[in-house]
Amino acid sequence: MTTVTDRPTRTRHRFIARAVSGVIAAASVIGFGELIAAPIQPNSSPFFAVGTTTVDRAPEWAREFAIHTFGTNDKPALFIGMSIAMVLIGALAGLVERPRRPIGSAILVVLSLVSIYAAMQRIGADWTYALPTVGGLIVGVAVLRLLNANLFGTQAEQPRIDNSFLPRRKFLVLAASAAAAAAAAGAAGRYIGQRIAGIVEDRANFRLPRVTDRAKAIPAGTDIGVPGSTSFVTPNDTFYRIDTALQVPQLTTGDWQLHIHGMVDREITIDWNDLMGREPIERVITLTCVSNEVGGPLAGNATWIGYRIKDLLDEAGVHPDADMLLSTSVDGFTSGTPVEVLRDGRDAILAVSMNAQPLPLEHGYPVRQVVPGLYGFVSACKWVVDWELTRFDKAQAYWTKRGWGDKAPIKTASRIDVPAALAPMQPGPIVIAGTAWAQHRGIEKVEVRIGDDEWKPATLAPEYSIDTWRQWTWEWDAPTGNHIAQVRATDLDGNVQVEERTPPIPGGSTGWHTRTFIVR
Ligand SMILES: Nc1nc2c(c(=O)[nH]1)N[C@H]1C(S)=C(S)[C@@H](COP(=O)(O)O)O[C@H]1N2
Ligand SMILES: [Mo]
Repeated sequence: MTTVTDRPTRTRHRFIARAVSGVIAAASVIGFGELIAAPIQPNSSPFFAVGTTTVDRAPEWAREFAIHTFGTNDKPALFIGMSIAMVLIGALAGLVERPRRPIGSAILVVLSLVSIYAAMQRIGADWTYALPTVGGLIVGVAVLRLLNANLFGTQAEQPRIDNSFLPRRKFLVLAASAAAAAAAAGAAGRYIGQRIAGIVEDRANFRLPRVTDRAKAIPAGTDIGVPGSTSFVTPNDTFYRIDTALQVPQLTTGDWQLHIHGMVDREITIDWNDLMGREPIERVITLTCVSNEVGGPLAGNATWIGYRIKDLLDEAGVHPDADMLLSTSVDGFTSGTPVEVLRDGRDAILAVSMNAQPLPLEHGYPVRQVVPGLYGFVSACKWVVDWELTRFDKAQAYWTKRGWGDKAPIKTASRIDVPAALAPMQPGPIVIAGTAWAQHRGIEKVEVRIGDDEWKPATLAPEYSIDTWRQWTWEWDAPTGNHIAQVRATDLDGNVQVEERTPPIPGGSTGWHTRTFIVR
């Protein structure tokens, strides 16, 4: 049966078909780029190269905005944003492409130049990093040209009885095949990339080192056991994750090396076997992110196994005027840690295990730093491969270049975990509970107050160590009404948690955590 399709409808269909062919062409560049990147270097992937460079070049206000708006979902938000941009640019390319005027193809070329530039900015980039984009571009342009040539109804622009069923079907088949090929290439690229890196297997074969210097046992009561409150040890899969890596770096133990150089008497390079030949220690240490807002979730506590950073520094022989350890991760992130802190006897370690597991890939496999008392951005370098001994007046680490502080001890903090905000409650006795931290100083007391009442001391769980957080509870005979509860901690140096509200940048947020309770 033939139908008569009116001209506006046909024009509209053609418009959509053009836009869709452009989107499929752009997806082909990315999908095939991912596939070609697999055997070269996962880091050369066009999509992730553009994402990483965007993040690295983003002005501080944009970063702040992203963290405020999306929190720890900032990576998915970035990927969604990039995908939307790709759809829009692809659609534009498809709309302007004509068989004789390949303007859409030219747009793909320009986009690819941006991607090649981004790939060249990556650590260890050489000319081969351009190949995934070039290969993807060739496929993308071919797809765009092919689909464009097969757009239904292009042969005759004048109104006619629509007998274009066959060309239309041909277009749909071609478009669907190209889209499926782009998706398959992208998925295959990701999968092959991981297999080639061998990272999953490497981690599965990892044997935990035998430790004689064990962490002391966690006494009963360290966990207050109030439902909904922070557990003393944070399981790996719920431990907060913060880093600039859009793709988790894939570094095997076989490829791992740490090069120690700069202001030292002897340059040293140690590999995995050297490291494993040393004497490990096991410690429980609480990590905190400087970006944590008052009351926020960016803190976690784990049992780590690792090797004393001080011993390695002593082996290299640090010059007396070197005051910074500039650590570089395999993906280019840097942290700058005061040498003094690393040598003052605290348990600063190169960790290889987290809660009796090899480090999870996201938490720095195979080797990361853990330094009690300092925020992560100046100390906790994950996937660490390079140590340069230098000076704070000579070098700046990743976040310090972007306006954050250079030496950042963790601020004394406390937070209310339960009851949940605005949870309906009945008058009578209730338990308010939470956690408090002041790593490497230790928590002396936690106080709670309701409204403008006096501060009342909370009951503290036993102190495990000054390097870990300390849970607290406070029993309250709640009267009917709306109440604002506030908490503040005092550390063992006598510092009371700062009342004034300040944002995380540059050295960590301050302020007392409050929570509103409705009792009726
Ligand atoms: N390579 C690398 N290491 C890094 C970071 C990073 O972006 N890249 N972020 C640091 C920051 S800001 C923090 S708070 C901690 C977080 O460690 P986690 O993700 O294991 O909790 O890692 C630190 N180490
Ligand atoms: Mo952080």
